[in-house]
Amino acid sequence: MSTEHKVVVVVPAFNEEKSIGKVISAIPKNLVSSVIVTNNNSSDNTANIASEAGAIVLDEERRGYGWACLKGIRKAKELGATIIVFIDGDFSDYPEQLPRVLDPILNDEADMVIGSRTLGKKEKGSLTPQQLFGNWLATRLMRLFYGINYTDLGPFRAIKVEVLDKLNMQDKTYGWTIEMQIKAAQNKLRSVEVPVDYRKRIGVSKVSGTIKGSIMAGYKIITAIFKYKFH
Ligand SMILES: Nc1nc2c(ncn2[C@@H]2O[C@H](COP(=O)(O)OP(=O)(O)OP(=O)(O)O)[C@@H](O)[C@H]2O)c(=O)[nH]1
Ligand SMILES: [Mg+2]
Repeated sequence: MSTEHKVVVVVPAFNEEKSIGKVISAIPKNLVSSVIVTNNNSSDNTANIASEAGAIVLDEERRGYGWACLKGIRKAKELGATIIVFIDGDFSDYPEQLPRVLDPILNDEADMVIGSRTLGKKEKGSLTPQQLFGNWLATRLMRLFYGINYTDLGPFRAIKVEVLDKLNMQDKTYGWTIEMQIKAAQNKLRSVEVPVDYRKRIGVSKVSGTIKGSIMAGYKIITAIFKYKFH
């Protein structure tokens, strides 16, 4: 790890007792100084398993991906993080691919790195048709409205803390990932995409496998496109 950087991983987790331990153990520990799990009102054993696996566990009672990330960011900053990596708690991402999202920042080639599942290998069925369509539409609209070329809104990503502060992240739920990408472009951050692989989640689907989740996520993502344009 580059000596001048302190890397903290933030994992939002809602009822991920089957996968959270695997995620934490697969994170290359030599590259990170702490792993924070934001336990988002889980009714299962997520919090205990995460702390046994060595993570710092925070509780966020307000349900929502963005709430969980915001809480994790606050703690990461208290710990002196200079880079924050976000990864999901369902073991869909490959934590061992962390160097892919980290290296462009460590090499000072980027301020933000998005792990793109479109560019990586996707296990069949790991992204539902509505997720694939949603990503396609969102990336198209981002190109149309902002002239920016992303291929995914993937959760596995890294960003420098000093630039994250400038983005003033607001979204508390599913619009979180797209907000970061749009604001990164508006703030002229150096951003790159790297291929990351993706597999079927462990445990029960919360968003993409449910009709309500898919509609909510799609709605948030599409409205985000317009919201930040005319802000
Ligand atoms: N749905 C949901 N997920 C949350 C929340 N807070 C944290 N998470 C976590 O955010 C990550 C992404 O949620 P997922 O349920 O994997 O969403 P997804 O990948 O779009 O869809 P599925 O994997 O099919 O459920 C997981 O690690 C969740 O545990 C929340 O309030 N709601
Ligand atoms: Mg998932």
